[in-house]
Amino acid sequence: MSKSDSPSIFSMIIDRKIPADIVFESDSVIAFRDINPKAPVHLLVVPKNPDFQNVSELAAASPELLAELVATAKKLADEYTGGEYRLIFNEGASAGQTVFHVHAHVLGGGLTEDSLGD
Ligand code: DGP
Repeated sequence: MSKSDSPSIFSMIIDRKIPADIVFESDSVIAFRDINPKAPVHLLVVPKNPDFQNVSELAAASPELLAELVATAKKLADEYTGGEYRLIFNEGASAGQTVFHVHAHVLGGGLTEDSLGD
């Protein structure tokens, strides 16, 4: 169970309670297309464990799982964006975080030099 009272939207995707365009899944990580893409390729890479709200918590508690997240992002970027991509973790509402279940945004496929995700 996550730290909040109800499961995150991403836990509902992991549990197949709501649909998503899933592009990768392992025992510990899932990746799917962002519902509101900010680039031609916009994937979210999410640990299935809902205990970590943001990347700092994940890094402190489980650096191995963070490394797996980054490796998954790279693997998917190789597959979907030719291997060049932007990796973003938003941390905190004022930084644009809306889902408090840690996730990496993988953006690619036609980014402009000065676009930073939004
Ligand atoms: P952030 O703002 O960093 O917390 O990113 C949350 C992202 O999650 C945002 O880009 C939109 C995406 N998102 C929110 N709800 C859903 C959903 O139900 N399905 C999918 N595929 N993406 C979602």
